[in-house]
Amino acid sequence: PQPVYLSEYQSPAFEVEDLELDFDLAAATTEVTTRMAVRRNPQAAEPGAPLRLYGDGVELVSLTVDGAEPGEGMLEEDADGLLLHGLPEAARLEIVSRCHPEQNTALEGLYASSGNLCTQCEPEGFRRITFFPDRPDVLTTYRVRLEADRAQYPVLLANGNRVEAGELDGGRHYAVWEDPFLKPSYLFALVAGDLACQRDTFTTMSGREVQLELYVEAHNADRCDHALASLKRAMRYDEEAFGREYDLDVYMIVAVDDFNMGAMENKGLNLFNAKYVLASPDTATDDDFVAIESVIAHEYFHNWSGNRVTCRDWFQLSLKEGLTVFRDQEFTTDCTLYGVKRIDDVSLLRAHQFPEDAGPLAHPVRPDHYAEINNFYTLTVYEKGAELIRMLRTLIGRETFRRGLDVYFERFDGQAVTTDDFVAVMAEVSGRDLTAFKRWYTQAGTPHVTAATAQDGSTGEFRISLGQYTPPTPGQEHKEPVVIPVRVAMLDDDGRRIRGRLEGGPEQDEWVLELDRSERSFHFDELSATPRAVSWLRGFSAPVILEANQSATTLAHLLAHDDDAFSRWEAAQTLMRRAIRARIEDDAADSVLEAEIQHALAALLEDPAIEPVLLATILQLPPPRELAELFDCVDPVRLRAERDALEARLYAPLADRLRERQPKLDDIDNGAFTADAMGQRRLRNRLLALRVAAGDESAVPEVLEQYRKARSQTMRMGALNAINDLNHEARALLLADFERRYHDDPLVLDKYFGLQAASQVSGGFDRLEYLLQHPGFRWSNPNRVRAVLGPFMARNERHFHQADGEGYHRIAGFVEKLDRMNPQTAARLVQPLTRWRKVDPARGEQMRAELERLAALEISRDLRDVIERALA
Ligand code: B3K
Ligand code: ZN
Repeated sequence: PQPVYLSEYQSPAFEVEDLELDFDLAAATTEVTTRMAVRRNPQAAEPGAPLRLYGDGVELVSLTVDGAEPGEGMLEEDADGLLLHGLPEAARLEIVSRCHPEQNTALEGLYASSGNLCTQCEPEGFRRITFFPDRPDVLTTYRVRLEADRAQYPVLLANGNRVEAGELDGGRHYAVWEDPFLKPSYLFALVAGDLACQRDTFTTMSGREVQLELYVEAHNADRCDHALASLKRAMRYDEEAFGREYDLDVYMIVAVDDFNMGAMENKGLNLFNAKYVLASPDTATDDDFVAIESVIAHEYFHNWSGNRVTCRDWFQLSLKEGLTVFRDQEFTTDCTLYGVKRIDDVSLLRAHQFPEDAGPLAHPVRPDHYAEINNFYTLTVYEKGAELIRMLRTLIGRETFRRGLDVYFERFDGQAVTTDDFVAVMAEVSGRDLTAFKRWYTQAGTPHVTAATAQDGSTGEFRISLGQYTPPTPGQEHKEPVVIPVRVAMLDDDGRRIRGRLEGGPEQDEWVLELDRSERSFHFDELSATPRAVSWLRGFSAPVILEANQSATTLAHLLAHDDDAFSRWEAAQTLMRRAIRARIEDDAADSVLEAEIQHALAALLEDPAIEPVLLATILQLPPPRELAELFDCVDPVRLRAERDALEARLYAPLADRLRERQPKLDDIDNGAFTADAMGQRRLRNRLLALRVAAGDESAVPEVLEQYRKARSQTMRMGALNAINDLNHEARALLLADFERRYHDDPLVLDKYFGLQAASQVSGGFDRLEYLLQHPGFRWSNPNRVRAVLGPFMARNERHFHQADGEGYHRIAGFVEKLDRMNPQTAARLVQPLTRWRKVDPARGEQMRAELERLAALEISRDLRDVIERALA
């Protein structure tokens, strides 16, 4: 595919002054009349340039310019849509076109889902609905008229406010919607369907009442409370924490069954994957509740960071996504999960973004070229992008950062801007030169930071030396140093923070060291005690890989005492990583190290002061996916086996303590959505799972009992997860019960699919086949496909990485099949195969061969882009 380059950006030749869309809606064929006033853009580079109207698979019925057919040679049709040559300074266009929602299995543009019609336009789906300058820097106001059969589509929704509605002949009806805010076409949305509406209201900080409307299929009406409550919390939080108020009179959310991603922030009319809306304690786990709250908040926060201020072009995607992820992370931290949220986010980053940044698909947070923009909705743009925002805040301070955000929203309201514009505002309000910081946006790859300390006994001076290095990534051989904020503290023998001065500065007990070149030393004096341990990178102050070479005793000291939850967890993670590394590299267990770890974990289990949720999180070994990054390449089946074996060795002798520390089921299974209750449940489920993993047979009957007595999905899934890799009849029994119980509840059945697909218990391919033939499975639904194949690839090492290549071959076959229906989902599904250089050469060769085989077929641009980069 031909790439698009950032360096070739040109502002649009025409502005659209206003837009009217008339939809004659029907599932088979929808006719759209598009009326717009266009005017030459005074900023355009070429004075007489043609007007580009993108169109993708749309049938053109008619087109007029100022009421007349275009003259000879004026209208050109090409692969990207239409070009209108020789337009005057200003003109009115009317275009009639058709599209076919029911045949649209790509779920981009206008499509049908469970009998309803809906849209997904970001990034380039609007051009599948009608011909338009479908680019984010063309903003206009929309007036949308929807007409449809009343019985089939009683609800007709679009962005903004409903200004008119009424009955028509022949059982039809219509509604007219106006959105007063300027918006790009990617934020357009419509819904036509038979949906129940759950209502609520929210009074904004200036006293305006906003109608909240949540549309779902009637049978899901009892699973809406959590989403509505989450929305209200998010609206309040955005006012309190960021000073942002909602701007329309109504805020609508529609749950859709078939959806490519999580949700979409269309102005005033969010469309959601049903998975991120519907929840009741019986059907959704605590993690689901947290995820729903965070996605609801994320889409709501986009109303300012994305909609009011949008992106100039798609290279700037992180302008809205990085910032909005940062905002939703803050929300979840402050309102729901507190200390452990940061750890969860770091785990996600390490298990998914670091591998992306170290593999063939690595790209900068602001890419400089792409062949298919849909493939750039990545962990790098989203999660690493959020880390960049957080580092900016760390560097310029919370208050200055908050002031910067106010300036940013105020100055660019109603405009389409760039990440440079964002950083420029932060530089302006802080008075700092952030030029070097911007390398974070343009350089791919995860920096490695080396850290060392030296103590001068005679002068009492303490020195920290930091160094950085970023490995090459595709197309970027050489890297410049970036600006890395390293937050540190020092602990004394009792685990208390030491006070001191950094380079003659004020007395403090925590510092942010700015590593802004390849190497740098920092001198401390007047320390109140001799440092026993340095607490590095507190709160994970930068998305880097830290190499600090701390001894096991030092790490144990941090694990026991550090008051920074991240650093405490990190101490345990570092110890466990080291133990795995010893097994894989030296082919022997480092028994001294393991004894030290066990000792430290035992002490932790006795610590009455530690938060249950933190304890649960610390006890968990790093996931295989993250451990794989420790090696140039590794046999994934062996890595998983070594990890599980280490887990068993560490915890078998602690089985009694694990049991004693378990909260009682009756005390905690209360459906309360509070940090404390969720933490207790996380702890119980983790301890139960560790006991099973450690071979404690007394845990199995407890698993059975927990499943039977459970009143919530959290505890039911806790039981199932604990036993899922155990070849025991109890597993078969519980899973069969679960399948019976939820066979007609797709979102819960997905959990069953995931358990079966991920299980290491033998016979994985037969189970996989069984799931794909299951009456609840559909290839056309991305949730179902992801529920089965995601866990199979991510957690079922034994089968996905089976030595004869059977797992790779099957997945490649599924990718091929799916690509014909839904290229976006296929291009995601194939990604585990792109990591062929990170597994042992024999497996790597098989993975590569499957990619080569796919590349030789006629495949979508989405899939080809991923495969070509993976093979390059
Ligand atoms: N902005 C959308 C993502 C659209 C993805 C299109 N492939 C959801 C979000 O980030 O909030
Ligand atoms: Zn987003």
